[in-house]
Amino acid sequence: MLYPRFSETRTIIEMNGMWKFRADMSPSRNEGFIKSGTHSHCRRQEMLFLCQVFVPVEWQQKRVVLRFDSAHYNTIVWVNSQEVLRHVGGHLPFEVQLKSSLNINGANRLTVAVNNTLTPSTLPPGTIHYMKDTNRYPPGYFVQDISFDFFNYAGIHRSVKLYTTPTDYIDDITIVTDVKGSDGIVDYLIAGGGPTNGTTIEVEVLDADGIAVATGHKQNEQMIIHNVNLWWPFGMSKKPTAYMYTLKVTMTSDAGIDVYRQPFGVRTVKVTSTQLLINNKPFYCHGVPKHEDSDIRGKGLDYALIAKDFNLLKWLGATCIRTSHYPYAEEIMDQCDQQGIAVIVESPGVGITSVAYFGNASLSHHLEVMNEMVRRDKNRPAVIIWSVANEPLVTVPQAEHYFNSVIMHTKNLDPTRPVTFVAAVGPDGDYATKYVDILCINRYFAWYHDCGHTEVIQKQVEYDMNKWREHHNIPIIVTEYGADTVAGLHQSPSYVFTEEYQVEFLSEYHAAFDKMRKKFLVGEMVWNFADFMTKEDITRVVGNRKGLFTRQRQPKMSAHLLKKRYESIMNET
Ligand code: GCB
Repeated sequence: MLYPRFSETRTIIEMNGMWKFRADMSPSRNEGFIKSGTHSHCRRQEMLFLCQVFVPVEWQQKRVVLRFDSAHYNTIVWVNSQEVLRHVGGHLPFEVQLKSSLNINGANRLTVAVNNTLTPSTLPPGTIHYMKDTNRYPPGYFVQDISFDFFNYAGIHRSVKLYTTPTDYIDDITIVTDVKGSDGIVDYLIAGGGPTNGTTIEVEVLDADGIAVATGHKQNEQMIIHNVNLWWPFGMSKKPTAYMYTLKVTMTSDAGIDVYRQPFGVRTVKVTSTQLLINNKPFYCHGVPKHEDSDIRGKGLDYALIAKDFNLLKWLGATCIRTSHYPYAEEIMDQCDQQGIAVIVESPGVGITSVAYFGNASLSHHLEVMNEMVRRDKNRPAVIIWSVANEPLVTVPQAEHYFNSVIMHTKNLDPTRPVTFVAAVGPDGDYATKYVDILCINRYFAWYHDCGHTEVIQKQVEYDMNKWREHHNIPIIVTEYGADTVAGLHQSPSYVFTEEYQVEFLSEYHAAFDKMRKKFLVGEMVWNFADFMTKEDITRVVGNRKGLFTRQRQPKMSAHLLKKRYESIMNET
């Protein structure tokens, strides 16, 4: 599935705007509103979205596709009362070709039902517990158990598009790059769709000025770009970083011509026992995990927010992000490609913390989600690592088969990038970490353990990492460490939740990291870029406050500390 792009043969209608909206309140579905109505809507309640669209008469001759960039979580779509599509899972695109359901000569009514109920086989998983004691609970009261803290926003989170292609069309493009001396090696594979009678393919690699620098004529070929401009993460090269090429594909058949332009970059990623290499140079991944979250908009796509966040990432001197804990919007990924922000792309495999979530249905859904995720992001130079899960249960034997299967499946889909999951415990009694290519660990010394005692941090970080290294001879990235901090709260001597405590806490971690940076530590990512909304909990003060920035993107004292640190690390290279 290709991202919808305009070309001389393709058109797009973006159906963004104010849709009609209501919660389905039919009598058989009248449970589920907890707390403040639609705010916490879940369970057996469909959110219904409606809109009307007209398409040009010329579309009669075209293949017309309806695409959702994402909707959370279970989605059913009707066009003019005809069901055309069902999809399970948030965060990733899904689409359907519209045939008889589409009215070319008048209005089309699109109805979308979205339900965010999580079950043991969804990703993330969740379980519903009903409180049936009517002496103590109102009728229908239930609790949704989830093992992650970010808010489970329902709804259509990203754009909905109608787009056209010719009836014979370019269906998929896979690009794999390598570097030999000053040559860039580009292997491509093009899949066509439709009857494809008498198809010919022309391929051109265009440089950033639109000049053709290599050509191909087959569906599957290797091309060479002489004197290639490599894709480098921000700060790793004095030359322009993040150089992007375009693969222009023209497919001609009896039915006509289709043209698609796929952006890509030329770079390699490798892992040794102590290093993460990009273009054979050691890369130190200093950055932040994020969330798709902001005031008012919640999780919804917001271009102004994307621009603001990338300005702040550059201000910080961050070289990478992790898409904790689900794949982010394609528009965010585009900025990573274009601005040289390396990405650990994480699947929505967060909260797999019970053996009940290791069943066959869970595993097969997880494999399907990996298919969708790799298919979407495989051509992006910014993507350097796939993470299949965050902090899963790994100390039970069932974890071995489950994670071996998901990791091997992902490696088969993409043999060119390292695959991992993010570990919370271990390495003792751990059945799954032996399958990862690079170790990613989340650590909260002096927060969830020894709270307030920053003096334990250096000792515990060093002890922990050395122990990991005894078990696994692969490099380590600390993918989370952080302390909740209410902006504007100050105290001397420092106290948890104050800005002073966050700075003191992070500085102790940095002192420990500096001892291991030149050895086997290849990244540090402070949790989190910004404060974000969570489920309600006594450990959360209107959301998770471990951000360097507030939810409104204003810096805390810690943001200045990190800016200084990241800039000085960058100046070393
Ligand atoms: C973690 C989780 C992250 C939480 C964070 C916290 O380990 O990966 O999703 O938000 O801890 O602040 O508790």
